Parts: sequence; structure tokens; C-alpha cells
Amino acid sequence: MDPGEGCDLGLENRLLPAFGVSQAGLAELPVAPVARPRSAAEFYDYTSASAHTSFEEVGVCNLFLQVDTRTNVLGLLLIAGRDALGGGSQPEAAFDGVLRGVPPSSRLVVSDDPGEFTRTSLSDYAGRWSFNDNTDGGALDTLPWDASWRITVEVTFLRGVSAWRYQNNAGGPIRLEPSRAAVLIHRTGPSACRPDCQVPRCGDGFTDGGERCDDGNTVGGDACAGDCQRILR
Ligand SMILES: [Ca+2]
Ligand SMILES: [Ca+2]
Ligand SMILES: [Ca+2]
Repeated sequence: MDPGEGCDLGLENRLLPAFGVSQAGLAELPVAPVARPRSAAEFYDYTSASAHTSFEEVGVCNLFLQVDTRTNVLGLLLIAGRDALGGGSQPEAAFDGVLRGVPPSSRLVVSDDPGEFTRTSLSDYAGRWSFNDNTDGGALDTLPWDASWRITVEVTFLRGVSAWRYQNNAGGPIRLEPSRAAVLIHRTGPSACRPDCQVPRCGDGFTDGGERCDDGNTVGGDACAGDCQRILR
């Protein structure tokens, strides 16, 4: 170890964020759930056959994790297109989606539209969406905090939608490659030593596996509780 290092395991140094998104052939990126004082269904805000999260765009599919800062219930939302009432006209569109490896405790809370997004097994969901001048997609909630999981999301854009994005809590959207599955990752434990030669701890500003958040301090009442185990707002 060199001065200033808390640890150094050489090639074993690893970054294991609490949440990540990856695609085949691309490096995993750490992400954070979109934090709002809303349940996944409230944030989806399904009216006039559409979502109203503010992420909607014509021709774009958005994927993201979301957390209700009142309850810390975790959700997953997948939304394509835009409500004509919100501005912009979504041309006739269709896409299919398959979610694999969803923890069994999860619930389907929005199907946009009814019957187009369904649970197909204990751990799988499928969407077959067609829409025009509005959005299609859906929402799950009660993804577990106390288990590690990897949810694989495959989309097939048939028409009217061509761009795919992961909406991070901060820092703008992450462009996803539409022809590849995206994997959403949650970890319940940190690495022994990070590539920056620091032992992961609550309050260091990076949300390591096992933490729900890390706002760079160990005091509560701000964006993250003092023990990094509750996302606040
Ligand atoms: Ca719709
Ligand atoms: Ca940390
Ligand atoms: Ca804090």
C-alpha cells in the first residue's frame, strides 16, 4: 500500500456499485434509482393511455429504476413514446419487451395499456405494445433491497421507436444500444477494495453494494440517511 491508500489488492481491486446497468460488450455503469416522493405507479401517472413522468419523448424508449422516497419501495419503469397532450405527436408505433430474472416478490403495478404487459412466469414479464399518439410500457414495484438481482431487459423495436435510454437519477440519460439487452444489477455487498484503493464505507460519496445511497456524509435529514440505508428527499 502507498500513502493515502486504505487498501490495495492489485488486480483484485473492484468497483461493485449498489446499482449498475450494463450491455454486452460495454462496461457496466453505476446508476441510482430516480428518487421521487411517489410510488412507481404514481410516478408513471397513467392517464389518457399514457405515462407522464416528464422523461417521455417521441420515438424514444426510457428504462429506469425508481424509488419512492417516502417508503423506499423500489420500482422499475419502461416507457416508450409520448402523450400527444404533452406536446409532440408520437407516430404509430410497436415494440416487444421481455424482462427476465425479476425477483418473485415484485409486482406489476401499471400495464400501459391493459393486457399489453403481463407476468409470464414467477420471474419473467412480457410486453407486446402497439400505440399511436400516446405512450406504452409499464411499471413494477417492490423490487427487494435485501437480495442481489440481475434483471435482463430485451426490447425489439418494430416501428415508431428507435432510441433507447436509461434514465439515471442525476447526470442525464445514458444511451443504450437498441439491438442489445440491458441488464439492471443490484448488489447487497461491497468489494473488499475499490480501484481507487479505498475500502468502501458509508459517507465516501459512492453508493457501494449494500448501501441504498451515499451522499458523501454520515448525517441524516438530507438526500441520504446517516447510515446510507434510507434514500430521503
Ligand atoms: Ca398507451
Ligand atoms: Ca459508500
Ligand atoms: Ca446524508
